[in-house]
Amino acid sequence: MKTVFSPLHAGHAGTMELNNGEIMPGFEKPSRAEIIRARVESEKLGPILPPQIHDLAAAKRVHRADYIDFLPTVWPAWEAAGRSGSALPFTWPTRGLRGDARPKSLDALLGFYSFDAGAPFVKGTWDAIKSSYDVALTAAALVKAGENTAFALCRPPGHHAGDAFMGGYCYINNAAVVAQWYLDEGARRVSILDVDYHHGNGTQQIFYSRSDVQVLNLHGDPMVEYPFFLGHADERGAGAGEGFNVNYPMPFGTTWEQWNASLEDACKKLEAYAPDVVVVSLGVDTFEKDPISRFKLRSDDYPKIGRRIRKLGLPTLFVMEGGYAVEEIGVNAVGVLTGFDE
Ligand code: Q9C
Ligand code: ZN
Repeated sequence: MKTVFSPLHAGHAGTMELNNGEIMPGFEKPSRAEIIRARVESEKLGPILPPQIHDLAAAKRVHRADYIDFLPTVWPAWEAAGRSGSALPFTWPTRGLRGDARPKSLDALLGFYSFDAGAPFVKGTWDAIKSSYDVALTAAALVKAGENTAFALCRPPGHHAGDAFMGGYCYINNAAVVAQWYLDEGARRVSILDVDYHHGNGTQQIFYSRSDVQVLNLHGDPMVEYPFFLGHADERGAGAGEGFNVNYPMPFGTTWEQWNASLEDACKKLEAYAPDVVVVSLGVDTFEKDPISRFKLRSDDYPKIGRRIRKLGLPTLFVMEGGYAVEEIGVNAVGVLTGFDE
């Protein structure tokens, strides 16, 4: 399998996040992508290609144009205000406030375009976001051109980003972008299978009223786990999208056996939908040693995920999402891919 990777992700570094009452270094850090890239090489998964540069038209097919146009302006405006550190919001237009009136100041705009303080900007952040988007589209094109699979080694991740909001380390929803791109290129139906530990709230929100993208999500129960405010089992899609969104919330401590039962059900629903292409939002933060997650998958479970997805017999694009046990992230992420490739 071919991998697409850009070194520009590395400029998105030195970020800060609020965790358990402390400001600490961000868990979503450059070594994640570097360790996965090194494992792709040492496992001889296949060639590693640079991305082709794309304009932002494909991003604006799933995100609001004003949101996409805002992203590259954040750091320059932050710097012009004489600030350093990480550009982060501190106020949001929640229930009872005006979410429709676009404000003018940077602090207000950061809150207007986010759902949490989990998507920091530093100097290299926009270039990293853009490179991650280019990586996703370049890998998507490989599968469209006839490869049965490809790996988009995206960083930063994307599945928490919605039509006009960032959050949870995510800015542009790479999986949503490529799903829409496949439709625009002639696919009739696309399935997104999101196996990241966290619910892909952005992906769900983007496609919730649509029947041309099936969204299947396996994740920690939002009653007790981030992102908390979406991802329940009764969210099945709306209007024309009714039945095309499927959530599998699972409790803390979930092991392979229980997780695999959800995967099996999701694969059955996917097979029934019969998409032209499958986009896998590949997070490996389901791992037992993940520092911010509470599932109990083991390293030898990841190849089994890849094998099951291969059994679908469909063109499949893997898009990297989360995973924060940096030491094992290469083994686990590439484990899924070698399982698929066997
Ligand atoms: N710092 C992905 O896996 N954690 N995003 C909140 C407070 C947010 C995870 C805990 C986790 C976001 C792509
Ligand atoms: Zn995650």
